[in-house]
Amino acid sequence: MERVWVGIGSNMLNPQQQVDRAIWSISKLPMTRLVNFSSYYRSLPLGDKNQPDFLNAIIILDTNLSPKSLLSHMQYIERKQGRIRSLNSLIWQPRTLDLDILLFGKYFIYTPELTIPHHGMLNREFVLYPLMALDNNLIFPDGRVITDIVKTVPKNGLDFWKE
Ligand code: PH2
Ligand code: MG
Ligand code: MG
Repeated sequence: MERVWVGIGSNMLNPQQQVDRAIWSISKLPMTRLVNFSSYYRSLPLGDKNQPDFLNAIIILDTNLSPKSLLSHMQYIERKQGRIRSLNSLIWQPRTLDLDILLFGKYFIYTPELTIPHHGMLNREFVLYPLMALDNNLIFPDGRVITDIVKTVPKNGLDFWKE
């Protein structure tokens, strides 16, 4: 059994409903227990500024699925909720649902399909602040602590999601 941290993002087609639905689907995954989830946050888009704000949240799972199997379940849920991955996905586009495996126990994974810890999570306010709100004592696989990392990343307007 491993403890897994998943980041959720949406900035299209009623983000709050998208994220509610995603958490519901994730809570039904086999060999997996939903442990906790964060508040919903509003963040400014990273990448192309000319797109709606994002709703971001974090959830904690305990799972006996392998990282690969969890990834394919996540991608299935993304597709079910209308996520289209364009062939030329170099440019970040608005998305109905993005599910990113951030941490998987103490694993380090570097494969073409999956990078864990998630690249970029250490400099994204919409990942770090919700992580810290869920677990102030979180320690990364490399031994660094969440409270130290957060100090290096400004909030950049991050706020709670209000309809
Ligand atoms: N995800 C991206 C690109 N930009 N910006 C915000 N604010 N939140 C996201 O989740 C996000 C983003 C790629 O996955
Ligand atoms: Mg993703
Ligand atoms: Mg992402």
